[in-house]
Amino acid sequence: MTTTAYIALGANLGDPVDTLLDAVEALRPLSATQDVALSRFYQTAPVEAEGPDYINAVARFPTVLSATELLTELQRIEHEHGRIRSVKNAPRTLDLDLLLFGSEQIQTEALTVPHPRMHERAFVLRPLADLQPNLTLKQGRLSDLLVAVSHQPIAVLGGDEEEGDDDYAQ
Ligand code: PH2
Ligand code: MG
Ligand code: MG
Repeated sequence: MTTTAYIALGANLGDPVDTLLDAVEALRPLSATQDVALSRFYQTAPVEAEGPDYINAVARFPTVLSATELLTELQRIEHEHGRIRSVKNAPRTLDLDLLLFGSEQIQTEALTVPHPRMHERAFVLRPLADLQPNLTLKQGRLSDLLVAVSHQPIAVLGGDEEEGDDDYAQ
């Protein structure tokens, strides 16, 4: 049996694009099909955090791992990419957050799924919509949640003004 996992990828130190591409390769063996569906990459202003802009994306894949096993693997990959845990929301070389794990609701000391803040963050919702535009979360439809976060600066990497991302338009 496999479960569909959605992972948020983020980085704002080092070479974030390179790191995210590397991280996707590291996720591949965790996928039951060795394949990972990947959103576009976004440049995003830090939310409740300091430091440079982030690069964010979302990946989706089926896995035979449990959520706890998957979390262990995500932390290993973060660690392999030089992630140092200091203060909450400190700038980071790589952040891999488990957003959704099938329809499971998980509440342990180590893990809350669905991710408790994903519904209020454009840097999660926008890439998520690339993969699953008609998704509905407990808090509402993705399309409605996106309207509520439309003030958060976010731009498709390599995108143009037609996307409506004039916050970063040249
Ligand atoms: N991650 C955080 C806190 N703030 N802001 C952006 N734009 N992107 C992130 O990935 C991010 C953040 C905590 O993990
Ligand atoms: Mg995070
Ligand atoms: Mg994290």
